[in-house]
Amino acid sequence: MNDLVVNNIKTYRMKKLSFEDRLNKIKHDHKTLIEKSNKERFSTNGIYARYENPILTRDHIPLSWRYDFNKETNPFLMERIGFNATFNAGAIKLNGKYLLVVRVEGNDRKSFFAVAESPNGVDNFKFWDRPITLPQNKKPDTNVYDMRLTQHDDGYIYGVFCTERKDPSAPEGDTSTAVAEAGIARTKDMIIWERLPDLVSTTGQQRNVVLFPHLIDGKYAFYTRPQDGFIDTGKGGGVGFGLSESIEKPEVKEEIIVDPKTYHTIYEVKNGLGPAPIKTEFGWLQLAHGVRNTAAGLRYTLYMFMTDLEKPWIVTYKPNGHFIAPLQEERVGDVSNVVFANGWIKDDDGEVKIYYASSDTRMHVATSSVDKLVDYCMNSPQDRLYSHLSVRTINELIDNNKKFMDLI
Ligand code: M1P
Repeated sequence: MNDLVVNNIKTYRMKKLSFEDRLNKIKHDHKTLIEKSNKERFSTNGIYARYENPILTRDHIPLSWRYDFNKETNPFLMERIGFNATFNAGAIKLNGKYLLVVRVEGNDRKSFFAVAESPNGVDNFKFWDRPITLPQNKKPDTNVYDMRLTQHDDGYIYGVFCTERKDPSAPEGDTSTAVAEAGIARTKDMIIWERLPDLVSTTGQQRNVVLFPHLIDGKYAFYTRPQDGFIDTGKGGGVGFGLSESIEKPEVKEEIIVDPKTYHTIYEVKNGLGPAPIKTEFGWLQLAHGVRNTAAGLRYTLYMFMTDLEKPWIVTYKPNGHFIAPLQEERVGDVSNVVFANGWIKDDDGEVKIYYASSDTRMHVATSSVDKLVDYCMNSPQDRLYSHLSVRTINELIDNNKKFMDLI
């Protein structure tokens, strides 16, 4: 039998599936997916290891969010609510569990937050029973996404995220121009969230805002990303940093640029901080995304740098180029050629689980360690910004390797 005939038979059989048969198949496939174990892949670069399977996809969304299981009202057992993507998750370890606050996007293009929990941080991620109920301020959010979690010294877990609303000054007929601001909510248990006012800043639109875990000079400290437009950075851009007197009335009056966007780098068009930084004895480990333009559209990659322990707005080490770039199947999705990370977890043994999304579609994990990431940041060559200087850097390594040539 050729493939076409086999497919036709399969299709015919599917058509004949009863409500109960469909129910059993849907339940079985969902359970199999969620319980699938994940395996670390060999890491050629030795800096971090990818895993074989994505850790969260839209197929992981609980069945009770999707189907009406009442045979009377849904005799064909169709999905009543469709989901498009699960990506850009904040991360935290709480009571021994790995928790991701996932950006879930419905087919209606509305994003919201939902917690997914895993016992080991690399597989068996399961969504909690319901999405997060995020309280609204006077101006309701049209869309919310990309929450960064910070366990703050003040005892709260903060979630700072992007809240997007239609630009009130958009010309008539313009139904797409938006204003992005940093929304703030806090919790102690990840279930009940208290909404605080949005961050006030005078430097235009804000996305990719991250709360620093300690007070600095008695003030709440934020990494920011000032930019003029919703998509275009304009005169703004770069990872910024500013202080706020209070968290109940958050306002950053002045922002300094920590890490500017730079001509002919992987963060030429724009950049933005990822998760809250990880403290090490050598400084703060920072993960960010950089964006450059190509004939195929914007390309998002991840890069790393370190900042000073006491002055976390000062860059001390910065390896050249990208840290993680979209690879193979990661390159394709809703917004192709994108990797984005706003969550990582440091375990007690120093292992670091890096949660990244590919192409605004699905979540992955990569593992490394504090020691490896510090070594990577401190001992990798910096970007010397010119091709001939890149060649000089390569030649320096080749020269150093001369006495080790018998090894290879
Ligand atoms: O589509 C890629 C990313 O685009 C935005 O990132 P940035 O603010 O740096 O432009 C965000 O919308 C992000 O969610 C998205 O993954």
